[in-house]
Amino acid sequence: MPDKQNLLVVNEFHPETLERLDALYHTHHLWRCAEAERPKLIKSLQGRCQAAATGSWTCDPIVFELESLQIIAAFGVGVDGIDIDQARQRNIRVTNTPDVLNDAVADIALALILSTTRKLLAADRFLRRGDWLKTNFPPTRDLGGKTLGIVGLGRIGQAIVHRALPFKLKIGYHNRSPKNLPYSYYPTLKDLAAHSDILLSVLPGGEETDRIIDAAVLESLGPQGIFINVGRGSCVDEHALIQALQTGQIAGAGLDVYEDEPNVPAVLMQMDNVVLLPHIGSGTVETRRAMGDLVIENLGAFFGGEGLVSEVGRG
Ligand code: NAP
Ligand code: 8YV
Repeated sequence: MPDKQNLLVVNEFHPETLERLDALYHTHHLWRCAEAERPKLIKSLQGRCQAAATGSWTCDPIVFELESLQIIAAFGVGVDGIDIDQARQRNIRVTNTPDVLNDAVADIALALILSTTRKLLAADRFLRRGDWLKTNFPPTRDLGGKTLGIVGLGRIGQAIVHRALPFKLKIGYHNRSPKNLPYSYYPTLKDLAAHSDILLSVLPGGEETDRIIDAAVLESLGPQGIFINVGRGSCVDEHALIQALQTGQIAGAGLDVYEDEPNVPAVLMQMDNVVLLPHIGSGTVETRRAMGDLVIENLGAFFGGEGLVSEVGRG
């Protein structure tokens, strides 16, 4: 039996996948080393380790000091935590885990749409407080006939659309360019917001989308508007969002992602018109396992000299 290949595990992610990687490879866990020990580990792997696995949300840049590195296999679809430019310059291939999580994230998007428009959690709190014994819960808003504006309509966005249409929502969207899709395209984010009852972001993170959902966009959404974010927290000016919610400039928000996870502004937690989830879009047993399968398949293909299954930039 040939020796196992070396694999650098950069950070802690999905425990089941880490166990599977431990069984398949001679793993070296960078995240378990104290800061001062990390350069020593990298030095010890020079020339004999070609592969790294990482959670996609962050990747210690020290991995780029490993001169023999040829592939970074990321767990997650959004690779904003990895320095893709540096990887490209160094000819290091990067893989991610697209598509297998579309349904799980889209389910959470719909759950946020329903729970914000119909105020489900506020109604639950109302009942538990005993308020129903005194009065009825105030009426909320219908979904049918309203416009769901999606910014970043890609793989997950399409899965959201498939769920939104049976709820009789109309679809508008804004991407950098229009797609061949039968929905209204708006060339600017402000335009989309102005024509939306619910503005939903499923944008990737990174410099280009940094805080592009700002005060002006939220103002365009208007006082009946709801904002949903299942993309990245970095795409939203969180301060402007809080102000818009506090001043009634928008009606409510449903968030799965935040600027500085896992820190969520305390002021958001006080608001009855906001639903807050702890980044659970892809967080089901089945989906996380499928993401792990893709990490393992990509590494297997790399070491077997086969084509990678899901390489970033080769979609
Ligand atoms: P995707 O298929 O690449 O879709 C993203 C879409 O965003 C693309 O169609 C792209 O279209 C558009 N876009 C990119 N930059 C833009 C910009 N500056 N302005 C407007 N539109 C822009 O990606 P996906 O697989 O659907 O995933 C999307 C993101 O969801 C991930 O990157 C990740 O951040 C997030 N995510 C969150 C969770 C969660 O648990 N909440 C789970 C998985 C993923 P154009 O190229 O035409 O602009
Ligand atoms: C995370 C995600 O990877 O895929 C992405 O881009 O945001 C999520 O699926 C997940 O939270 C891992 O913990």
